[in-house]
Amino acid sequence: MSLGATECLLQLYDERHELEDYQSGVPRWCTGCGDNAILAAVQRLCRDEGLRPEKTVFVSGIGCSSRFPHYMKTYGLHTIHGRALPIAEGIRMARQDLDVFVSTGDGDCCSIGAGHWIHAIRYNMNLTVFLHDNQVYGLTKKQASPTSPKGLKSNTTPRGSYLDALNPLTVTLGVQNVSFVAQAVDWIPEVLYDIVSAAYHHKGLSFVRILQRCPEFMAGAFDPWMQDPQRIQLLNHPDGLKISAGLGRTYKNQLEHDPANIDRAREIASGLDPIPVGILYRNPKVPCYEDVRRGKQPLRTPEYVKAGFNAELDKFTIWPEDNPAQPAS
Ligand SMILES: Cc1ncc(C[n+]2csc(CCOP(=O)(O)OP(=O)(O)O)c2C)c(N)n1
Ligand code: SF4
Repeated sequence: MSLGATECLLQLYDERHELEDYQSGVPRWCTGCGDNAILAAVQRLCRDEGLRPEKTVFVSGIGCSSRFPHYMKTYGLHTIHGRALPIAEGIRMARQDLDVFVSTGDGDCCSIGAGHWIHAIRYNMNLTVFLHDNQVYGLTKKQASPTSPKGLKSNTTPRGSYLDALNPLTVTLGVQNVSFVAQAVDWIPEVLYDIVSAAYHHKGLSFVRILQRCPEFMAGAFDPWMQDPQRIQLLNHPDGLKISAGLGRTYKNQLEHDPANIDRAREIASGLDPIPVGILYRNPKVPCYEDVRRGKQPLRTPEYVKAGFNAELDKFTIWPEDNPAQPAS
């Protein structure tokens, strides 16, 4: 049945979403926390892409940043510390019609969840992953994380941490099947938005490390880079970020980098100062695990899994017929 003009307009109106359609509750993050900027960029992306809230899922682990799904009026799972990625992969495997996003902290992803992180990159499922990297455990009030700068005094490193920080970009770029890696900073919203958008449009696992301010426990950690725009190196390329003239006036330190070049991406990713910001690597040809598996072996249905659970639990049930009532003495 073809629709009339009025029905068409009504349908369009119905399908159009405003920012409020993705906003849920009042974030409980501290004032000045970079998570607020990441949330704003992602809500804008959902609005601009017209994502249907009922077809969108945000998955997180545990941490301040992992409160993300609470503030999105979409489906969401605030899961277990370090386990956001395997849960998101399960969702993706079962429901390929959904857009699945992951928010994870540097402790959540690079410490307790490190094993899952490496394997998620290798499986390359179609997920958009944001690593909110504030270089500290925020929720538990300041313990050193793997990305903490050497020498950081924290509750677990009172004499200063002894090791150089782990670099999540070079680690990710070293894993087989890596297909998209980018770096953003929460204090340049225009670039943050462009990177989040490029990550969403990539088919495969897009890994975006976002340097995120934590004024509560890492006050001033990024101040030298915020105060001197020369210490931010914007990566530009026709296949990467296109830097607007306005932005270019402030951020003059730019480097042309072709995101297809993984060796160069690894070199750039190792640089700590200036901080490289942009799309480091993109390869849309890496197969996604869900496509590799498609048609090879039927997926287990929810009914099948439920029956398996019940059978397992029933093993320990004592049924009345196993234990007939004893005659009263
Ligand atoms: C199994 C387990 N171990 C430890 C904790 C305690 N814990 C909660 S959040 C967290 C670290 C959070 O740091 P990060 O992932 O960097 O996120 P942020 O709070 O900085 O956003 C820890 C250790 C936990 N909830 N579960
Ligand atoms: S403690 Fe840090 S990471 Fe957590 S909400 Fe406050 S500023 Fe953000």
